[in-house]
Amino acid sequence: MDRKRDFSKTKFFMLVVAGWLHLLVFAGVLQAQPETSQALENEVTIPKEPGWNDPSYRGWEIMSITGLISTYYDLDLDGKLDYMVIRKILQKATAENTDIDQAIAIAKREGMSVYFSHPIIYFTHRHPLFYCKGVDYKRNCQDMWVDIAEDGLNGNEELYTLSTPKIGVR
Ligand SMILES: [Ca+2]
Ligand SMILES: [Ca+2]
Repeated sequence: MDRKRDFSKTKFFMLVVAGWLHLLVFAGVLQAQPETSQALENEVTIPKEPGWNDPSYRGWEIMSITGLISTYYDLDLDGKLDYMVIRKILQKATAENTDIDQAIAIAKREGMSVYFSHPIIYFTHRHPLFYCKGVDYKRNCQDMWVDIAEDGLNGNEELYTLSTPKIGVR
């Protein structure tokens, strides 16, 4: 249990660090979010990912244990995170050997998203594996969808309703 608590502390710390990095380092996500939005067929609509240049963008972080990258948003701009998407890391490059233009070119060619940090550049699947709506600062999700096909929001996402106990937020 202690381990679990430490883990969430670590994750929170990472989130804070990610926020700083976002301010200090140029961090960008290339993403194509076209596709059809048949997501309305789902009972709860999955928000379309706004992208890194949207005012709701709140940075990203590596989920080191699982090889995933999560990207955070505050969709209603109330100062609290409420949306997160998670992508699988496919490959990495060092910023020393690959500059931003090269990385973007690689990502476009291979159909990937790219996340810049120093000294590592991460390439992920273009589309998320998980969509999490109602994320709190401890990263619990009210509604989480998994998109096994990782093909963007097109209606084949499966909803998981996590009855995660609400921790004393507020
Ligand atoms: Ca919010
Ligand atoms: Ca999909």
